[in-house]
Amino acid sequence: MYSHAITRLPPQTMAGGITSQTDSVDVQRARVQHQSYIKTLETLGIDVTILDPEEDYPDSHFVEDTAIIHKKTAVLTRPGAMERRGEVERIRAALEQRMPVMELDQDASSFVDGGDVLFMGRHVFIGISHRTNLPGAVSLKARLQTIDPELAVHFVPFTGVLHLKSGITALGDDILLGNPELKLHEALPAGKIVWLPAEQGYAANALVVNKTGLYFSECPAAGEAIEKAGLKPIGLDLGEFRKMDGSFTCLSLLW
Ligand code: CIR
Repeated sequence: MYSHAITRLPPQTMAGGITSQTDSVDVQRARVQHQSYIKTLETLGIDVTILDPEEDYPDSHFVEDTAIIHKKTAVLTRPGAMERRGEVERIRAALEQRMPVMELDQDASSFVDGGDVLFMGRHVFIGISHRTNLPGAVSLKARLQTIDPELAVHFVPFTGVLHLKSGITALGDDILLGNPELKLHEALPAGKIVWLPAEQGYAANALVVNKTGLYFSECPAAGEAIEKAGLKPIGLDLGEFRKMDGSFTCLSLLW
């Protein structure tokens, strides 16, 4: 069960973030959608910290990419996209006020995005992607196993989607929701993937919080899979964030 979250308001500059999409973003709409995401977390019993927008970092509301939190300890990342690296220093103080904070390593050539780090029970899958390289994954594994020696950490090379969690998220200790666009280079060593229909694949990024699964409301197959997994489905519209390749997990850091 989670009790706390950190979020950050989307900046006016958010349309200048990195994206593979072409539709233009409506910042006002994005803020309304962000507000309803926060309200939903609050109704699930989460104490949500809302950080001020960072206008010079257009992707900075995607706070998930800046840190990994496990057992109320944070590991700061080094994002794979150079233009996002500065976001980590902007969130450091908010984390340090709330929990112990570890650094990834001193090696500037290693990098990790939080969106590539997926927990499923005692398993942690670290996606090896354009945003997370093997040295970064090795470094993160060492820190996670310092925090929790029981964790089984697996490296998962993939292509086809931005982050590992754009392709799969966990609905339980043994079940995952999958986007058929994800191409895993090897089978996962644990967990069964329920693949969504291709046209709803984007909804594989669901956020499971306190026995509830938040998902894209326009993708009913995701809601059905969430319900089947024994969770309460809540559909939300995050369409403006989708235009920036974002989704549910990336908008919060939870513990
Ligand atoms: C980026 O390309 O970095 C952002 N526009 C989207 C990041 C989404 N983060 C995530 O899925 N963890």
